[in-house]
Amino acid sequence: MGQRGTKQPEVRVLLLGLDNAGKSTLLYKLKHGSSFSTVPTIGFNVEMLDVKKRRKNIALTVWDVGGQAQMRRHWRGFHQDTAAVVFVVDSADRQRVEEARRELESTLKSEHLRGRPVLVLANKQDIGGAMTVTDIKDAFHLKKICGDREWFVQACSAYMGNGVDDALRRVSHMVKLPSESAATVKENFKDTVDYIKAKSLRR
Ligand code: G3D
Repeated sequence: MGQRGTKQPEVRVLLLGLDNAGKSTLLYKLKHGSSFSTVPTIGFNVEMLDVKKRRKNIALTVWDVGGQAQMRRHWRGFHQDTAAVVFVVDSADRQRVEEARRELESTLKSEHLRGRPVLVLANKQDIGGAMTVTDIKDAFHLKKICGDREWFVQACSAYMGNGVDDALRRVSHMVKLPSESAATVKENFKDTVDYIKAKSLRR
């Protein structure tokens, strides 16, 4: 049974990217269909989204754990039981593309994320001169760093909403449903919340 008392399976999606990439904006847009003024994510945001996969209802729990340098070292704690990684890139920020590439590369080295699909979102396409999907594929050496796992680059503007539904559809398509029991999912969810609370208190 899912966390909300439903029978639909739940899968965890990790929303990553540097600070200012647009993760909170995207999450809000996905959930509420509108943009809003964001404040930098200090702790974490989590949203549950109902989606369809092969005509089945599933719940995606999308975790935005913050892209600021002090939070990035905690990303490892979220890797377990992650079904897919969504990595948001500020396509208009060419100066930080190498930093973003390094973060993605080191994230994908995690043992717990082995074989997990990756959706790279080439965000902020509404800004003139933004890097294209091809630019991002090349700059991130995605073929190389993603190896055998499934990966895709989706152009979007979290702010305007373009490409956001496509991104959700794509990630629903990419995730594998968990084989573990619902009870375990529930425990993992609780463990993760406890973990974040403990880390936040220590900072
Ligand atoms: P983060 O959660 O990854 O740190 P935010 O990023 O969602 O907080 O977004 C950082 C800034 O980028 C915000 O601007 C937000 O409005 C803007 N932004 C997010 N997505 C887009 C987009 O697709 N296009 C444009 N033009 N801007 C976007 P502020 O000014 O509030 O800091």
